[in-house]
Amino acid sequence: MARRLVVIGAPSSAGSYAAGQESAPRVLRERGLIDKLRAAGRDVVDDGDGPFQVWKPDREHPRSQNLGQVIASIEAVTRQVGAAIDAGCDALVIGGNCTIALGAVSALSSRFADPGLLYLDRHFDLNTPSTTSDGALDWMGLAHALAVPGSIPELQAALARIPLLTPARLHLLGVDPDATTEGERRAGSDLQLVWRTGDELAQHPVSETQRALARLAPGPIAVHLDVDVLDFTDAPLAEDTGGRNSGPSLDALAEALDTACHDPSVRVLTVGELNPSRSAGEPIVLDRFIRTLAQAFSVV
Ligand SMILES: [Mn+2]
Repeated sequence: MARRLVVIGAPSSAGSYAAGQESAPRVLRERGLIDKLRAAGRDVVDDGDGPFQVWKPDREHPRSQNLGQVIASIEAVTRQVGAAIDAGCDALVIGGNCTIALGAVSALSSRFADPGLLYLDRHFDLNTPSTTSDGALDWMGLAHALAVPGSIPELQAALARIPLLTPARLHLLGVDPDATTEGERRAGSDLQLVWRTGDELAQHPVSETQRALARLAPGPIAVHLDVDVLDFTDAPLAEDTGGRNSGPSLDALAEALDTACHDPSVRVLTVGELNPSRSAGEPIVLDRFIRTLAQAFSVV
C-alpha cells in the first residue's frame, strides 16, 4: 500500500536571479498536477503553499540577497514536510528555489538519525557570498547544509543541525563541471563529495540512481531535482537556460525519478527552479513534466 502523498507549494523566487519560479506551484496545479497524481493511483492531499515571494533586488545585501525571505521559505517547507512525515505520508514539494531541499532534510533530521539527500542538479550549489558575486542564494544551499566556510550563520541557524549533512549522506547526480565556480570545486574536493556528471546520468539514469540509493541506505532519503539538470533543448523548464544540448532528456530523467520515488526509503521529492515562462512557446513541456511526476509517484 503506497503511503499518502502530501503536495506542498513553495512559491518563491527570493533566492533567484529574477522573478518567475514563484508561479511554478500555481501553474502546475492549474495544468492538473493533483488530478494526474491521483490518476496514477496515489491518495493525494494538497497542503497548499508557504509564503509567496517574488524576487526583487536586495541592494542592502547584494552578496546574500533576500536572506530573510529565503529563510522563511525554508522554515515553511520544514514545517509542512515535518507534518506530512509525522502523519506517515510522503511529500512532494514544488518550489521555488533549490534551498527548499534544506527544508526537506531539516524536517527529516529532526525525526530520524541519519537521513540522506540525493541531489539532481547541474550545479554543486556549494557557493557562499565569498565565492560568487551575484548574491543569489539558490546556488548556495548545499554549502550551508555542509557548513562550508563562509556560510551565513543566520541561514545555518534555521536548519535542524549544523552541519545539516555530512558528505557521506549526500550524493549528487547530473553535475556539469563547466558550470561550477572555483570556490565550489575547492569545497567539493575538500569534502570529497561523491558526484556524477549530467552525461553519466543521461547514459545510465537507472543504475546511477540505484547506486546513489544504495549508498544513502537505509535512509530515509530526500530527493531534490533542480530542473536545470535537464537538456534545455529537450525540456525548457529551468530558470537557468545554460543547459542546451547537454544533460539528460526528460525521458531519461523520468527513469531516474521513477527509480528513486519507487524506493520505499525515499520520503520527499523537492522540485526547484522551474520557471513556467521558459516554456511559454511550447507549454506542452509542462504537461510532459507533470506526467513524469505522476509516473514517478504511480502505484505499481
Ligand atoms: Mn542548478
